[in-house]
Amino acid sequence: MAEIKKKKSSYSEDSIQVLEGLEAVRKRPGMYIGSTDVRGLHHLVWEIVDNSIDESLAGFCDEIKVTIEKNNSITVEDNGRGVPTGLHKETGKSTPEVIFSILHAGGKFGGDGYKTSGGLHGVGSSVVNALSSQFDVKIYRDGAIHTIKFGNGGKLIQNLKKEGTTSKTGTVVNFVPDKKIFSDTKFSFSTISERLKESALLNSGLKISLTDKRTNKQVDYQFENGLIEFIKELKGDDKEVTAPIVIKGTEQEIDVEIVLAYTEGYSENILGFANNVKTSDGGTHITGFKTGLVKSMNDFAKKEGILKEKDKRLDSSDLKEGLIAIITVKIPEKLIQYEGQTKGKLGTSEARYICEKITSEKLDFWLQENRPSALKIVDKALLARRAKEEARKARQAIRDQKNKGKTNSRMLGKLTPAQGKDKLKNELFLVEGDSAGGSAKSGRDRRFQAILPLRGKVINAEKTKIQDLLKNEEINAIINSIGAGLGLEFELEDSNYGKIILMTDADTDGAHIQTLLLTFFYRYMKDLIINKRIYIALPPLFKITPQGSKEFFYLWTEQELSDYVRANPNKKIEIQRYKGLGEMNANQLWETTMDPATRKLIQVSINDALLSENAFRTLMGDKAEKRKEWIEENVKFTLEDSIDFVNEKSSGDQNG
Ligand code: 28F
Repeated sequence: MAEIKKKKSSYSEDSIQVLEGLEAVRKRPGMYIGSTDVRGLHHLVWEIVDNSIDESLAGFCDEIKVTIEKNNSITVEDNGRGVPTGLHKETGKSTPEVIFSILHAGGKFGGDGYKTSGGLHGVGSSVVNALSSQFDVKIYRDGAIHTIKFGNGGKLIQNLKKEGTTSKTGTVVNFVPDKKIFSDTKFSFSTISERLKESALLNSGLKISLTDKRTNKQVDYQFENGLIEFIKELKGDDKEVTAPIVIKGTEQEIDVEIVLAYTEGYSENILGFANNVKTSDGGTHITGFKTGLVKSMNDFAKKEGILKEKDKRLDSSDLKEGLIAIITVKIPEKLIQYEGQTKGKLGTSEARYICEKITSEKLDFWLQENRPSALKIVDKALLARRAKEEARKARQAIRDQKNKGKTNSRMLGKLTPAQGKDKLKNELFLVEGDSAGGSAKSGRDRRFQAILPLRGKVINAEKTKIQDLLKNEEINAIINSIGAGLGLEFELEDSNYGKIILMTDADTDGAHIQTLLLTFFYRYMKDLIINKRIYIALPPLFKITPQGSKEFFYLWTEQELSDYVRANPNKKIEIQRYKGLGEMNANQLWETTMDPATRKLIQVSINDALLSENAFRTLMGDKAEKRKEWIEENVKFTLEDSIDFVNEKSSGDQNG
């Protein structure tokens, strides 16, 4: 009795373990595949494919076929050795039954092979079986075709049996995801295709195909130099600074393969993999690589005399601009460590100094052999460092500027402020020259009009660094009068004025000052332009006095003058052409150019073209001719009738 009893308990004990194991997976699938949404659904595919990849890593498989079946099940087939079909000693079950239906069935190749830990815990395909309503395996091995079938969450439906003969070897798995677990069981061709492409890129020579029986779409991946192809994909159409640099080595059974390149681009793109699984949160292999890179580049720069002893060393942030790299390591089962819950970050400490050592040794050699490219990398790093420094100073300068403006009025220069506090109603006149400034001050309506006279030429913001720009007194006064900051820190609602009106002489100097001011506003207060807050005052060109009369009137354009003369052929008139604002007294300036009731303002609505950077560079570049025709073509001045306010100006204010 005891004997039978003993036998029974060991069998049931064992089967309890099996049932309990798979039951645990069905109870908390998220523990094993992360989630049961579409991401978790596709994890099922990666688990099975990774088993075939392992067979390829072991060197016995060079082709994997994946099929999305019409019934939305997945078939994966490899031409590896085929799962062993003998009895599994400890359990007395067939090896396939153990492999596919017992959790944590140990490393597939014991402890010493390379195993992708595709899933979150590398529990392999038994998890997929547990989460499938159907799970069928076909094994080609030892000249025979063997099959074993599971169903309804991993229950054995048909034990391993021989079904025929074959000359090939390999393993085929077909599984139907369990609708009781996955709400959405629709597989995505592109998701699977991208991942298979990545696997093919990481395993040079391995051919991987994907067929979608629902749409008959088909794709094949096979790359002779997978990592170099991978780098080309990452490079996109960025121009290359160096050709791909290949670094390979093995130490303590850890295989390291790195390909890196520099492009003209500014971003960094480093991808890490451990046993073919992407380590999206980095880890010791990436750290080691970066340390090795920095060491080699500094040694080279010093040897070349580019970096003197006193110079600051290049650091990894100087060397990241334009860097693309793929670091893939193959680590034996017994050494693989991850940080945190997911497999996103490699923790194996040996990988850090092994990657550092292999990177710096191989890179030292490459730099010697490719001196011209090596010098380009160092130059790029030094440039990156200077640019970062400049940007930091510029941001700091802008912050200081904004705070300074808020504190002392000295920075306001020669501003004569408006009395009213209605920011949207208030107007700021930027007036060319002190004399016109004087007339504008006494002619204005002080309730809502502020005057800032600009002495000489405004500095060209297109060609001046922000630090120098801020040294310019005029620019300073403009910034602090508007009081809304600068550049990225500019806040439109902080502006002290609803209108900024440029009032210059109607000659080329005046036009040039206008474009320089426009440049400045476009570069550093673009929102003013976009929100159409910038205007150009239109002083009259002519003062007409009919002979013998005290009366006179103004005309604004040549066209108006010729129209008038044609309309009054016999009238004798005296024509005075205004050369500058200074020729008008305060009252005339008010009446003709500042009084909202009678003035003509041009609202600068620069069309979109100007808002594009390079077009603006044309406008502000050195080629005057190009600039002139560009202004004619692109800067549309729309004449705005003076519709804003009816202004019942009281005479007192006028001559204030
Ligand atoms: C479509 C999914 O699962 N392929 C696999 C093999 C090959 C061997 C193996 C698998 C358990 C502990 C060994 C064959 N011959 N594709 C797959 N191909 N598992 S899974 O062994 C598992 C055993 O050690 C295999 C010699 N050694 C290993």
